[in-house]
Parts: sequence; C-alpha cells; structure tokens
Amino acid sequence: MFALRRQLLRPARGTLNALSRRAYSAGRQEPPKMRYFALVAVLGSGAFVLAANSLDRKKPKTEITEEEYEREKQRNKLKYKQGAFGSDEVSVVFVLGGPGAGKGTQCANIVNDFGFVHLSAGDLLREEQKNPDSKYGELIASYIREGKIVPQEITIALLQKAMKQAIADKGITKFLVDGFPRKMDQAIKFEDEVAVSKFTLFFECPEQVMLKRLLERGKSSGRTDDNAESIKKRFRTFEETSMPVVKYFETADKVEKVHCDQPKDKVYQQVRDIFIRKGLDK
Ligand code: UP5
Ligand code: MG
Repeated sequence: MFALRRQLLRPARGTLNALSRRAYSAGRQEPPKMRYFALVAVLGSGAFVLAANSLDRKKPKTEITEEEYEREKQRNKLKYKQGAFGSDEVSVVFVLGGPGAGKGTQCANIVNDFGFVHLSAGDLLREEQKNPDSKYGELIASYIREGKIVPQEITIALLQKAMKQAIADKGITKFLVDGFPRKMDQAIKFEDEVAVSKFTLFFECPEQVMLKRLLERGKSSGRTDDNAESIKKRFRTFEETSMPVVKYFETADKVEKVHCDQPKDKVYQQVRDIFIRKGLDK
C-alpha cells in the first residue's frame, strides 16, 4: 500500500522540485529557506493578534450604558453638591426616623458629648406657632395636628435663621438637623440653598414600639399630635413622604442606620460609634 503511494507521488514531487530549482535559478523567487522564514513570521504575527484579542475580551467591561451614565451623574451631583454654607464652614447631619423613634433623645446625647447644636424642625415650628407676631401660627397648628408637612419655605427659613444665630452667638458650626428633611423638595432645596449634609442618621424602629412610646409621652407632653388619631396620620406621612428621602440619600451612600428597639443607652452606643467613625467627635 505505502509502496504504491510512493510510486504514484514520486513523479509529482520530482516535477515540483524541478520547477522550484528552475524558478530560483532564473532569479524570480527567493531561496526556499527565506520562504519558510516569511511563512513562520506571518503565522507568528497572526497568532499574536489572536492572543491579544482574546486577552482583550477577558478584560473587565469598562464601557457603561447611557442609562448607567445618567445614574452615575445624578449620584455624583448629589454626592458633591455645594450649598450656601461651604462644607468647610459647617457640618450638617440630618436626623431622620419615624415619630417617637428617639431622635430628640439621642440628639441631646450628641450635643453633650460632641458639642453640636441641636435644631429640631418640629420644635422650631412649634415655637413659631406660639409666636403672636407670626402670620403662620394657624397654618402650622393645623399641619402638625394632621401630621402633614408644613410648606418647605417656612421650615427652611426657620432653620437657616437658627443656624446663622448659633454661628453668630456661640461660634458653633456643627448642626444636628432633627426631623428634617421629611419630603423630597425640602431635601433638594436645603442642600441647594443652605448646606450640604455630611450624612443622614436614620433611626429604624417598628411602628408598635413607636406607638407605645408616643402614647406614653402623650400623657404629659401637651403635644397636639401625641394622640392615637394624629399618630396614625404621622406614621402614614412618614412612610409615604419621608422614606423616599432616606432612599434618595442612600443612593449616594450617605445614610447611617441605628436600630432603636433597644434601651436608650444601647441606642446611644451605636450613635456614638458612628460619630467617632465619621470624625465628627472633635
Ligand atoms: N424614648 C426614646 N428612646 C427610647 C428608647 N430607646 N427606649 C424607650 N423609650 C425611648 O422620644 C419619644 C418618646 O420615647 C420619649 O418619651 C422618650 O423618652 C422615649 P423622642 O426622642 O422624643 O422621639 P422623636 O423621634 O424625637 O419623636 P417626635 O415625636 O419628636 O418625632 P416626630 O418626627 O413625629 O416629631 P417632630 O417634632 O419632628 O415633628 C412634628 C410635626 O411637625 C410633624 O408631624 C409635621 O407635621 C411637622 N414638621 C414639618 O411639617 N416639617 C418638618 O420639617 C418637621 C416637622
Ligand atoms: Mg423629636
């Protein structure tokens, strides 16, 4: 079988060799060794291009879609915003959480330990409501009783005035803004026009626990909204209107959560650790 194949191929091989010798001697083609060298070079560079392409495919994806780009832009805008007070002039921490979660109680501890000024939006509104010279007294009273959010211009003006006063009187520039912003428009306007927050301290607490605390406090607080009917409305407003604010700041990684269904001192341990970690204890 092999002998037969050799017999058949011999004339063909002979012809090829003869043709090759003739072409070379006529000076029309390079010597066979050069052809092998060229062939190896071509195959080698082809292999290199293939390998480079496959390496490129293994690289992590760097391109982003238009949608991802828009999301990133929004996120950075929120993260690096500038307000009327520069971020080196004041430190603002928003304190949010459901009614009765313990915001006011813990703010008092931070004031004692870390020298912050505590500005409760609810307290400022209640003071304004009692001010006989204010034209907003009646309006504020009805909003609070109904557990609704007072128009932002009133609350922001009160907060801004209190901040300026604290800076002028005490020279303190660290602020706990408690119970604010509890609506998206407030969050955006305050950060655009007053100051950008360092972060939001968010008090997580089950409704049943908050209800029990508020009904207990209602026995002596004198607050017009510490009754079962108003509390129910406050809970609904918190879920529907204020939780989106927390989620908004979460998109910029600016929320620190505290679990509040614990004794006051245990809750404060969490709060204290956060302020130390954030470098706001000095
Ligand atoms: N308590 C606290 N912590 C406890 C713990 N760990 N264990 C056991 N008991 C604890 O605490 C509430 C009660 O619980 C106290 O008796 C305390 O001893 C006990 P507190 O620290 O007062 O809770 P806080 O979260 O501050 O509850 P508050 O009632 O103040 O919350 P709200 O957010 O509802 O009230 P705020 O005053 O901020 O707002 C009132 C209204 O003002 C709003 O409903 C709204 O109508 C209006 N408002 C606006 O319109 N715009 C704003 O920007 C802000 C307010
Ligand atoms: Mg309070």
